[in-house]
This record gives sequence, structure tokens and C-alpha cells, in this order.
Amino acid sequence: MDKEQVAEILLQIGTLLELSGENPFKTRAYGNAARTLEGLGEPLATLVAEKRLGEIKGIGAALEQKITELVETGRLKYYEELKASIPAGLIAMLEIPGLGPKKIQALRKHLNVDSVEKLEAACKAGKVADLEGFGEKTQTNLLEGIERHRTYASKHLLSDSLNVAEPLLAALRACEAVIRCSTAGSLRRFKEVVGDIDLLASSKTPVEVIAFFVAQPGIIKVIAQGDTKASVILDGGIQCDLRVVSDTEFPFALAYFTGSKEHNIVMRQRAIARGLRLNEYGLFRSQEETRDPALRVDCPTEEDIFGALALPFIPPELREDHGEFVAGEANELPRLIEWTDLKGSLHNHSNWSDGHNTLEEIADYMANLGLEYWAITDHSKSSFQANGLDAARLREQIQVIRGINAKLAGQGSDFRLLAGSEVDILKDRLDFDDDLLAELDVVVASLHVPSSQEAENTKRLIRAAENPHVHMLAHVTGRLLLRREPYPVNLPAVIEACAATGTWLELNCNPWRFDLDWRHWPYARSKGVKCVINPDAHRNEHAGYLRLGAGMARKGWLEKKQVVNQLTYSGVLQALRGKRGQI
Ligand code: DGT
Ligand code: CA
Ligand code: CA
Ligand code: ZN
Repeated sequence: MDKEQVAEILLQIGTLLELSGENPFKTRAYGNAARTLEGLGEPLATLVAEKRLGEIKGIGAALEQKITELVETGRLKYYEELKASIPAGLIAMLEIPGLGPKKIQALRKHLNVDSVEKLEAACKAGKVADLEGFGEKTQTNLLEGIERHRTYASKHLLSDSLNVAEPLLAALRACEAVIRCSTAGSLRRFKEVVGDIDLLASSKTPVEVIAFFVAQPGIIKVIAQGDTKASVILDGGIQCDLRVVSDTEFPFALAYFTGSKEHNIVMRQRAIARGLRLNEYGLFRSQEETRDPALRVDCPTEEDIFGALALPFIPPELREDHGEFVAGEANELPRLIEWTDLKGSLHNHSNWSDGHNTLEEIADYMANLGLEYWAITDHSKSSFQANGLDAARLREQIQVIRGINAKLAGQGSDFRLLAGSEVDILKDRLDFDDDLLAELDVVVASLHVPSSQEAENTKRLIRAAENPHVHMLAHVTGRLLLRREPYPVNLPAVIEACAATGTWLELNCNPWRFDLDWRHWPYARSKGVKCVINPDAHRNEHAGYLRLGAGMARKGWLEKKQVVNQLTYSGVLQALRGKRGQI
């Protein structure tokens, strides 16, 4: 388990303890430890292996033991027992907006409510409104919350959110009453999954902007509408919040609502350390909370706010309190890759396996996009459900690709297809022999049928990396966001094997995958492992995923020079020969 997963479990333990009425000091210790872990500058596995966890502030012997157990076994007996000791209905209630452990306890104690169903019944009977600390309004909100929770899943893919947010933003931009506008929140930070969409606008007439906004197409329900704020549900069930502020406040509100919360906390502390106060309304020359315009430090842009706190501009993707402050102070923030740096892709499919388009259609489309190269890496024979190619068909495909390239050259085009394979990593070998792999321009290795054992998956991936013909490992954890958990694998060990063998790691830019996760790229980068941003396209339109992938690479702190497919065609050919050259 990595530190994010461990941190998540610690947070859950804190919540569960609170739910079972433990004393607040104990429950808070878990939350604090989780935050500490997320901010670690080195892999948790290393700290555990070297028994250095105890040196960290806030991590005592008991926490050390629990974290070690999680990292080493991926499980925690204490957590499982704690969870089992609490009625499942109470745990499910935590997912209703507006309900925290304290309220749930009160509901249980006074109304005998221990499930979402009973809560709904109690609300409908009007009993919740009579409870101290609840009231009529809370009761109505709870009922609505239950309804919404049922109707709409609470998390959404980044790509789905972008698809609905971008037209709204474009509309706001064209609205006359709007001066500036932007996305904020997790969407602006480019998180792979998003809870809700946050939009921010500045205006002299906020009421007008709100009225304009709630009338936009694609809004299926207006949940709340005030003079400066509105919350709506968009097609697809995504909630979207719009806030409208004055133009003077805009940069401060933008920084605040972009977050993350963890990042904001550090920004606030930096302000306090300089005798200032930072909040969503401004940066103030004051020792106390204030909104007094006379005390506001003049900051027309976000850059100015960072500047006032002795930092360079921190790109939104990096605002997770994952080391951006240390890097910023040292003036060592990365110069993040841009999607327009990408010149091709090294992992894609055609209708020879489970893709949609013919080789000719692909060459035509990708050349027209202005790309320089596009590798065809159809599935290998073991992936029979994906119509994987056997050796004979693959050799035939190589010839067809050579023919298409000859034709392109004849037409004076510089675009080229590359011949490759996405070869299955089987239990004890790869799906093709080395001599066939050696005939290919590009070899991508994938674990499509993983074991349930971490050690076994790790071993298979490392063995694939050690094959001199394998250029890269694809979608290394097999996760499908909001659908399928990653298979267990020791990522630091795989990363280290890639570093030792000169094997690249893929950042798969299919929006369900984004795998290897952005949280692991800084470590891969520190080991010198190169990244390939691959759309894993199954149809031509998937070329658009490159843009998302580049965004995710930015979130992983990657610069142009760490990415293979920013290279030109001749550069990438040379790089592809690189690993084999060492044989
Ligand atoms: P999401 O929507 O769950 O994917 O994540 P965010 O980050 O978009 O969170 P959201 O929509 O609840 O709030 C947007 C931003 O507002 C968040 O990133 C930081 C800021 N914010 C919200 N609540 C707090 C808070 O209690 N303290 C601080 N410092 N910032 C907050
Ligand atoms: Ca949000
Ligand atoms: Ca929000
Ligand atoms: Zn693939």
C-alpha cells in the first residue's frame, strides 16, 4: 500500500472511532497522522523498511505498528475489526451530505436511527426536525441529500466533468456581466476524479450572472440560487457550484476555491508568519480575521498573492501540499510539460485486434492532426477476447505497416506508423518469443490477467522490464477509476526495476485509467524513469486523450525532458533502439 491508501484508511479509522463515540483526541490523532503521511517527501515503503516511522512527529508506537502492518500486508486487522464492530447502516449514513459522526450519533441515540432508510423515514415523519441541533431546514436538506445520494453517484471522472464544465465556462466568458471567470476546485487542480465542479466569476452585477448561469442548457436542476452563489445539477448528475465575487476579490477567491484544502492551510500559515491574514476575500495587513478593504494587499492576479508570500506562481495541478512549497522556496518548481509538446503516441490499437479503425484510416487521421508518428500495438494472442494477433498475423501486419509507410514517403509525408505489439505478460513468460519482439519497432508489455498476490504481480512486471525487447510497461496497476481497484503491486520495486533496466513507464491517458497514478511520478522521476503519455487509442477520436494525459503528467510534476513522446520521429527511433543497444 502506498501512503495515500494508508492515509485514507487512517482517516476512515478516525471517522469510525468518532462514530463509535471515542474521545476526540484519539480520533484526531488519526486525521493528523494521515495528513503527515500525505505530505511525506519519500516513499512510505522506504520509511517502513528502514524503521524510521517513529521519528516522525505525531506518529507514536501504536500508529507506527498499524502503518507498518498496512504497508507490509495491505491490510489492518484493527481496522477490519473496528469496521465490523459498527453497524453497516451507520457507516452508510456517513455518505449523506451534511451528516457527520456527531449528528449520526445523536440520531441513533434519540431516534434509534441506524440506517439511511430509517433516517429517511424519520425525516418524513418530521421527527428529525424536533431534535436538538437539527431543525426543519436540516431535515429538508437531509431528505434532499438522501435523494441526491441515491440518484447521483458522488464522484465523477475528470473527463466527464471537463466535458460539461467547459461549455458553461465558455458561456460565462461570453456573458457581458462577467469580467473574469475560471474553473476552481479539484477540476482546476486536474484531479482524476472530481466530487463537484467549482466555477468562479467576477462581476459588478453578480445577480445578473447568477440568473444567466441558472438558465444555461445542460442544467437539470437548480439546488440553490442566491445573489452571489448558485448550485446546480448538470446532465450526467454532476453538481456545479458557481460563486460570483468582485473583481478585486477574484484572485483571492480563485486561489481559495482552487484549493486544495491542504495547500490552503499552508498558504494561510505563510501569511500569518508574515503578519498577514489570507482568506477568500483577500490578503490583509492584519493580525486577526478581517475583510476590511482598507487593509487589503493589492494583488490583481494569483501570481501576486504567491509573490506576496515569497513564492513563485504554483501551477494549480501542483497545489496538493505534496512538496510544492519546498520546491517553490528553492525556486525548483518544475517547468511542466504542455500537451502541444507531444509529437506522437506509442500505444494504440487498430481493427486488427479490438480497435475500431483501419491502419490507413489511422495514418491519415493522425498525420492530419500534425503528429509525427503513431505506433500500432495491437493485442497479442493470449488476449483472445480482444482478438489478439498470433505471430503470423503480427508478421503480416508489420509488412502492411511498412507498405503504408513507403506510400507515405512516396507522397512526401513525414508521418510514420510504427509497428508494435501490446504483448501480454503471462505467468512465466511474455506472449511472444524474443525473436518476434526484436522485429518490432515498439514493444509495450501489459499485465492483463493479474494475480491476487502482490509479490507475484511485482515479479511478473519486473521480469517483463528485464526483457531487453520490452520498451515500456503499460497501465501498471490495471485500475479503472470508479469501477475497478488496482491490482496489488509493489510500485516502488517496479519503478526501481524500470530504472535499472532503462524501461519506460506509461501514463495511460484513457480517462478511466490515468495509470501510473500522478502520485507516483515524482518517485519514478527521481529514479530517472521516463514517462510515455499514451492514449491507448481504440478509435481515432481517442487521440484527444493526449491532452488529458499531458495534464495528468503535469499533476505528476513531469517536465518535457522526462517524457518520451515529446521526441521527434527520429529522436524516438533512436530512443527505441536505446534499450536494445545495450544487449
Ligand atoms: P472535490 O469537489 O471533492 O473533488 O474537491 P474540491 O477540492 O473541489 O473541494 P470542494 O468543492 O469541497 O471545495 C473547493 C475548494 O474550496 C477546496 O479545494 C478548498 C476550498 N475549501 C473548501 N472548504 C474548505 C475549508 O474548510 N478550508 C479551506 N482552507 N479550504 C476549503
Ligand atoms: Ca469541487
Ligand atoms: Ca464545491
Ligand atoms: Zn492497449
